[in-house]
Amino acid sequence: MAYDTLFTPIEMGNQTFKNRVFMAPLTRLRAIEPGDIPTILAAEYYAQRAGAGLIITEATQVSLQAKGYAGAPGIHDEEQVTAWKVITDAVHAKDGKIVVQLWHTGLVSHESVQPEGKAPISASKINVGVRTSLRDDNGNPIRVEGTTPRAASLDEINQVIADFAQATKYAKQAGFDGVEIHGAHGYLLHQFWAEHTNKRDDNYGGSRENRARLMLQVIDACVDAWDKDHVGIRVSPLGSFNNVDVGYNEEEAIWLVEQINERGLMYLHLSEPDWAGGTPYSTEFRQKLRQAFHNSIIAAGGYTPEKAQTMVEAGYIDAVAFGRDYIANPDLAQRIKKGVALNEQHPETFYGGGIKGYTDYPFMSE
Ligand code: STR
Repeated sequence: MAYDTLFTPIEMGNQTFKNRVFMAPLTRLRAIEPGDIPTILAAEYYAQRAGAGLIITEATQVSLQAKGYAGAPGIHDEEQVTAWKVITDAVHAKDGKIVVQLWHTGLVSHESVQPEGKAPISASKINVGVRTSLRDDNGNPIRVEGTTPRAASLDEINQVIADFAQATKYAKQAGFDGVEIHGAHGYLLHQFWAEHTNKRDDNYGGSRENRARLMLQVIDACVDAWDKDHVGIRVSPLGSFNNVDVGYNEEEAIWLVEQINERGLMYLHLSEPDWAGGTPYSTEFRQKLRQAFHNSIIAAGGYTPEKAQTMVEAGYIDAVAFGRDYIANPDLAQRIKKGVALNEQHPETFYGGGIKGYTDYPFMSE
């Protein structure tokens, strides 16, 4: 059988996952507005993909203010929790596991999706030139430039921390197997970490300790709200997504991973720069990451099954997450195991829309 290593079970936190082929978090922008409620179709979509060792959901807002894209779901009220419960039940009925990715988009937002039409918050008032996605009058996705953000007040920072904690409680209530904090790709937590977007002169800006403070406080709050065995985090060291982290440095990236390691989380999820055209990690950097983080490492970003197997066997990572391949192949893990060819991807249906390109990709013929 092909790729045996990827099909050995893995322990993370206090749970066992049936294989190491995971589904990466994938924004699909199909939630119901108003309300940012995931649909019944999402239950079918995720249940179709329950063959993954772990499903990480699309990024999900922890508050109204956390919203940056029209059509991304939330997990900050009871109605959303009820809708998510249908989804987790559908995945569990197919023997799958699912965690919800929690995000605050910070400056990657637009005033039209913000409470009271205000400017979005970030570490500082800096416009780095990002694009987001709204809906036109027919509900179709349209790309627009983000609104220039404003610097978050200390009260607002405390509210962000409280919102992540509350969303974690809602995730537990909704039947998820854990939460993943989105600390990557230039969204709010990354905006505080990156010097390019953080010019604050209070306890949240300046030194690396200060710039890491919000991310680490969010981790601690989520752990308090559930426990360390059910909290993971995604980071994207050495990647400059959304024009945020332009002056990154390897030594600081490893330092941050060491701080995360001290929290004893369920896993560290690395979004490697390759998928967005960045420079691939060196072997030295992989070795340092492995030394800095002692629990499971999940990696994503332009992986093939071959590369995943090699990296797991070399001991640099413990599991792989596939994104676009999981959009197009509901039974991706089983196809990899049997060496069956993959379906063609249709990028025009990645964001927004309905069934087409969502729940209608064919399974392999038995
Ligand atoms: C970047 C990585 C991430 O964590 C989340 C998303 C989801 C929305 C995507 C975004 C991505 C990349 C840029 C996109 C955006 C929707 C609209 C935007 C594709 C993958 C643009 O078209 C510029």
